[in-house]
Amino acid sequence: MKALLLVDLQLDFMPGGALAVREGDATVAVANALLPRFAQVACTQDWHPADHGSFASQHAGRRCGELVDLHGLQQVLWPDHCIQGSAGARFHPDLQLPADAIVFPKGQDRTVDSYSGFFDNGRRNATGLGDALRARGIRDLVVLGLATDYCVQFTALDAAELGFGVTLVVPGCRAVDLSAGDGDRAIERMRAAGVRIATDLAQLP
Ligand code: VGL
Ligand code: ZN
Repeated sequence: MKALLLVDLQLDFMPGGALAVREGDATVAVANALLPRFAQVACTQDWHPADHGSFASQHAGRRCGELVDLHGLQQVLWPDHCIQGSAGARFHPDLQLPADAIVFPKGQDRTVDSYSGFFDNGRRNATGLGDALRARGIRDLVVLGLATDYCVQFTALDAAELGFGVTLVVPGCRAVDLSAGDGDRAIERMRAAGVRIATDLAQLP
């Protein structure tokens, strides 16, 4: 059994949002094109408290894009984004999610960020996504979303490590690219970890 895993297709990561990813909204049409092919759909949702430690606003004198030590882990500082219950935390309104899609929030603990949909960055807590997928008999995941170099990368790497067969839908992803090439390097890291890289929708299982 396969599932479509949609990573953080939220307004704050789209043009006009708090942490806008270039062409981030182009991912929605790709998701909508694939959704009818999948009986099982899972979504991750970045879901931060207003005082989350990944926000530059919580670190006096620090700016977005800088690195800090956050309780022992290296952390990129971000603008305030995906605050629980805010408009920016909502999925894009054009996304045609089935009513039975399962949604896994992440990033609720202010002391640690959570790029992966499976575990926080310190790997201290699981979101429950892995168990939920297994309980539904899912062995293969088709992954797309935002952003290639952060949440998509860490979600796909964890999925592969957990033993799922993983296919990345490149046209359904966009990168933050804080440094030029970050997105492309993330794709190569995923490929090296055994993730199948689909550059065309015709290559999907
Ligand atoms: C993400 C930075 C901060 C992502 C989430 O969804 O890739 N990036 N929070
Ligand atoms: Zn976040």
